[in-house]
Amino acid sequence: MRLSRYFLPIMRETPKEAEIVSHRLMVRAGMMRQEAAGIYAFLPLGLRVLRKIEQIVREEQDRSGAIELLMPTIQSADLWRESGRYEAYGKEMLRIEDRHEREMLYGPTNEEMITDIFRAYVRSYKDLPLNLYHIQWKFRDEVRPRFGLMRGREFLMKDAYSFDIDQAGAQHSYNKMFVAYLRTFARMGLKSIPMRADTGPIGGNLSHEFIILASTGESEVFCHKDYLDMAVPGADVNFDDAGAMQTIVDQWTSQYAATSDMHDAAAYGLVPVDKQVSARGIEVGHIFYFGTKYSAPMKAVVAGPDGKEVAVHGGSYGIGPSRLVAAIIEASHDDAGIVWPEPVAPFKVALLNLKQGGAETDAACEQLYRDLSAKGVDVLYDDRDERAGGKFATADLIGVPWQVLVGPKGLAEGKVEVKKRADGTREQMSAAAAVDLLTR
Ligand code: 5CA
Repeated sequence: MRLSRYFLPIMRETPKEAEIVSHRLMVRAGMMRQEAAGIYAFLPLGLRVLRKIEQIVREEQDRSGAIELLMPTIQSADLWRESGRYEAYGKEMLRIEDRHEREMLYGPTNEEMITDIFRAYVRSYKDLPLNLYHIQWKFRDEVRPRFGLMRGREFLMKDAYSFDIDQAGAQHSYNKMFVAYLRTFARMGLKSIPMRADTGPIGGNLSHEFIILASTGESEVFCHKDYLDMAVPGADVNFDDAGAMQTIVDQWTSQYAATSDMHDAAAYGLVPVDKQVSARGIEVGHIFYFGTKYSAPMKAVVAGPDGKEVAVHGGSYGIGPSRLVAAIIEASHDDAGIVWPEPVAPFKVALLNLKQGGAETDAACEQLYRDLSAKGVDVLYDDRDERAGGKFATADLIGVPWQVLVGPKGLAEGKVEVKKRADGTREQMSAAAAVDLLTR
């Protein structure tokens, strides 16, 4: 992408309404724009990051055996009356009436709809287990939308829904999601800690929030320090092995970890003082097991092995990809701007022409741009007619992991400079060596 032809509305001033660093940096870096309270447009740079995050979420859901579909954002009120949640959900639900005066709503979550889909098609225990997910926009009329994408009213969610014949099966499904979440967040460069959590309006009695530690987090959390160094399961982990899944979950729940809602000061007091972590955290994922809470009233039943009908056991599993864009920035930035972990970066390389219009620098940049692009590297080529200082500042602000600086002095010696955004280290090398390094 040539920056001169891109749409990257960088802002010099810090927006007044932005209280936390991720919100400030996202607005300054031209990633998103507020359209109404808690409702944002994703601008091209922000959308690239959101898509990267979504793709990691999708790959790990697929790896665990979950199957993607796509449900609509608008739902019928009648479906929610069946579960009893239409009234119970209260003012957080955005209620809409269509031209025929039918009551509709903008979905805050999809337990009812997926249960409706399930009961329309699935008849036998032989079709279980089943886990269906989608990545779709949600609307919750939050009392206090704030912190930008962190607590929006409209936000993107990956929500998965599992169906099993009994509680043992449902536990395995829960464990699979638990492990998939550990892998998902680790791939984004985050350390997530599963914590016992309250179930709120989703219901049920088994639930974990996946929390990343950040001083600006909305939740107060308490945990054992060992979680920060626990090894995350590899890509070859066998999701079908119920025993292996349980072992991983047991290990990741063996130490104290709770949000303030579930905090038990006495149990926390037993953690050695030098291992106690009392901090703030951001909830990036939340998983629930709720048994037959939806299947019983909505009659989602299947024939069991003995031919008798049983209500299926369910769980639901959420991740907030739009919240994650902000959460990753909270976890990874410095005074100059965002520092994207490579797997979620909007571009891999920023190519900076330090003398735009110079015959040598232009030629060298064009060649590098072509070579890297041809090899599938996402390059943002800063070909604007601007001074070097401005280009450095923009590249640092938008946080692309690698910068290639091309100036007349270096070129005279046949060199370009490659800078790593994360630690600021720089190295001089030939253009060919740079291409080699960046395509490795
Ligand atoms: N149905 C269940 C699981 S699919 C559910 O709705 N769970 S939730 O309420 O915990 O939301 C799931 C995830 O969505 C959260 O962990 C969080 O990452 C994200 N999320 C929730 N509310 C917001 C919000 N207002 N803004 C941004 N992300 C949100």
